[in-house]
Amino acid sequence: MNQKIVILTGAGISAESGIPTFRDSGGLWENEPVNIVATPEGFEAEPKRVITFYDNLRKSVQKCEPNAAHRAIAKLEEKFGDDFLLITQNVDDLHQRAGSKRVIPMHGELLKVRCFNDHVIPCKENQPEKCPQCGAKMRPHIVWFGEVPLEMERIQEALMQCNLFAYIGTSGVVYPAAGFRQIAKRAGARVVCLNLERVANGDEFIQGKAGDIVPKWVDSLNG
Ligand code: BV8
Repeated sequence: MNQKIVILTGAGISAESGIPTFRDSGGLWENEPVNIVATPEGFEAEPKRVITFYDNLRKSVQKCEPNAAHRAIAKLEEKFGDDFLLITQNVDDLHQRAGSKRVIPMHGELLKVRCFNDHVIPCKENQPEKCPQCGAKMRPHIVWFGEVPLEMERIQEALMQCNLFAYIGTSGVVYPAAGFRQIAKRAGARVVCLNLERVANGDEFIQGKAGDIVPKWVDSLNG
């Protein structure tokens, strides 16, 4: 039976590119409370503070480059094509800049903004005041806590059909992403964790920095 591979990534895969993770010390949310910058209620209460947080993050990630782990995952997609799917919790565009095409940014994208009529537009600098298409109010194109992640049906289908599921650089704290390993396991897939620290029991575990362990792991699959 041919390999059908699904990979889930989190902030740990972008750490070596210079993008701070969320929950490690010095993480993104150390100075900005999650309940303000990652919830719709926070945006409602302090829109300017939230917009400034994402405007600054948007500009800083463009100074970062994809690392060997991002590039290795793009290489895996080249080999497996339609039998490969990357799901990322990250909102940076490093996977896309490394060449990944079959990627679902389930928590949104920093380099896009969205109006309240759901027009999604590319954005590299500060978020515009009004939607250029309809004049409506704008917000970051980010999935906050309490909001529904993107493309969940396509994700669910891929998890049910895969025979190899790997989760890379994620603390496994945020749902529904944290539950994907169980869905894949119940569907009979082999489940592998590649991370700096073990985050769940019962799965194969490859420990180390993503930039070191992911290229080696991909080579072992390509071998
Ligand atoms: C939803 C956007 C309904 C902003 C983010 C009580 C119990 C269980 C669940 C809940 C609950 N109460 C509420 C919930 C649901 C809630 C949730 O899970 N809360 C948790 C915190 C308890 N989830 C939601 O609200 C989600 N929506 O549930 O809707 C629904 C569900 C299904 C279907 C229909 C409807 C929405 C969640 C999205 C929230 N938005 N971000 C932004 O990104 O700026 S979440 C945020 O956390 C990021 O997206 C991030 O990707 C995500 C997960 O964090 P990680 O990526 O894992 O990063 P972290 O820092 O935690 O870990 C990094 C890891 O890397 C560490 O393990 C570290 O050791 C490792 N590492 C570090 N360096 C390296 C490394 N590994 C390798 N190499 C290195 N160099």
